[in-house]
Amino acid sequence: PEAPSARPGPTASVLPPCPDSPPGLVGRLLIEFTTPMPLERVQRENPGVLLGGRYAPPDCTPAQTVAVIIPFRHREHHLRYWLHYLHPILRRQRLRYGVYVINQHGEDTFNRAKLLNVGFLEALKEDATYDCFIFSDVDLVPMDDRNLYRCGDQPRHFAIAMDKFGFRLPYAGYFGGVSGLSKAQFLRINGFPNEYWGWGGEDDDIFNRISLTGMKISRPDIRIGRYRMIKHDRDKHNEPNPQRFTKIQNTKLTMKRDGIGSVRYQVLEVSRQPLFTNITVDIGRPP
Ligand code: UD2
Ligand code: MN
Repeated sequence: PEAPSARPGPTASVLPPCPDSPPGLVGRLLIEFTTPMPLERVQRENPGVLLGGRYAPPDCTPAQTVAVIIPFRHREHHLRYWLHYLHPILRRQRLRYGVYVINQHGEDTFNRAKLLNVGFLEALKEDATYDCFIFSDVDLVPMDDRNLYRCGDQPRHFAIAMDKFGFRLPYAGYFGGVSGLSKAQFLRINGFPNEYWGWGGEDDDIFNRISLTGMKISRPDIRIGRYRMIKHDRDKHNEPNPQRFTKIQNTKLTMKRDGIGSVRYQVLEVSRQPLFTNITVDIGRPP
């Protein structure tokens, strides 16, 4: 006979599915980055978030489990604003989620897309039930909680109307900032490229991968997909990549060999913080 602990707990089985449009959303939000944001305050204001930045709604069972992946290095004060604004939003959206900060070790050239590949694999090692992956810059905060951080039948682009672009899409094929793919969609494009070192191009390569595999980008309404980006200078060791223009011409050739199937890295530390899981990783350096 089955041990009692092997059966699903009574609470898990009685919770109804979460509604398609969550009640209790507030719509347009006031977002500002002027008052300092101590981590202690963010922790105090988010008591429902579990160690490692995990959360599940107490009153319903979500259809998906969402891993939020943030590429990161030396942006602690951006991260505090991100956590302050996003945890309450994701909670109101009735998501079951976890937040993973993928911290590039060392001072070699930054590689955003490779860090996102690492985040996909490492989140799945933490919890094999993740089936939706939201990839977010650390400095982007949505201005409307109706912009639901979940996956659909096509890859989703969330950050379509940013303050720095005058609240418009800068070009039709723009896929930067915040995007979301289901596990199946991510695997179908062989994940993201590992070979874009420095600033730029990797988001266009991802857009190409999606188009080349016959998928279409889905986007929210322009009035809802609004974002504020925390103002910042270009970081050290993330200079514009001069190869980016030629590389994005070749996605069709490179995507088969360069992607989630070929990513090599070494995890140096996994640390479960109160509001996020930090994964420090050595991803190497440009050849
Ligand atoms: C744009 C895109 C971004 C990406 C990038 C080109 C927007 C809003 N975003 O961002 O998605 O395509 O161009 O690579 O258009 N980061 C660190 N530490 C560093 C460097 C980068 O944490 O030293 C992370 C951080 O999450 C940051 C992200 O990488 O938000 C993108 O870098 P950025 O903010 O410097 O680039 P930006 O704003 O031009
Ligand atoms: Mn930025």
